[in-house]
Amino acid sequence: MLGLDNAGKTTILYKLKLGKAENTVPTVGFNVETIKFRNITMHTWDIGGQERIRALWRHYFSGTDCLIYVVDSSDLTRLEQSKAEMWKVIKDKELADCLLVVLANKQDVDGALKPKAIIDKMELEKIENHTWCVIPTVAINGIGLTEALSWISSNYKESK
Ligand SMILES: Nc1nc2c(ncn2[C@@H]2O[C@H](COP(=O)(O)OP(=O)(O)OP(=O)(O)O)[C@@H](O)[C@H]2O)c(=O)[nH]1
Ligand SMILES: [Mg+2]
Repeated sequence: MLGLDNAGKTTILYKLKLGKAENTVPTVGFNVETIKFRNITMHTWDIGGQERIRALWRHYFSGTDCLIYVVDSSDLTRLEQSKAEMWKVIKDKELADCLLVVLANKQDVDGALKPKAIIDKMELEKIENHTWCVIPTVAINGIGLTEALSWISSNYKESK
């Protein structure tokens, strides 16, 4: 699970794991939890998104089946930056065949971009090598998170 700092990754991880929104602090390093859903067990790595930590993201790519990329849909000023970081990541060879779930998080905030606008602004239609989807979420109350897990469990194919 990647995305800029403050996107909501850690909130999502603990909402999925514990069923409630914990107070979070910016992640320096990573959190890892095992989440079971239907037929699959997901070892979920939530990696800090602050600029100085982003250089470390690539060290976690190996063996990834699914990238969950979290976007703060209400942070219009950094959407371009979020887009650039996502494109850098999905072009990496080690993530060549992984699934991609873009979570358009913070839908509860006034003025948050809807999934269609995220698709357009991040140019997701140009993605060629990944099966992808965008799901609107509100991490603090869990809206959309089950849908995300459901999409992953339906689209995951055991391989490699
Ligand atoms: N309104 C609203 N706030 C949210 C939502 N999701 C997360 N937040 C808040 O956004 C802030 C940052 O959330 P984190 O989960 O710590 O963000 P992060 O992506 O883990 O950030 P880094 O660890 O720095 O990479 C917290 O204050 C959360 O409560 C949401 O869907 N809606
Ligand atoms: Mg975090």
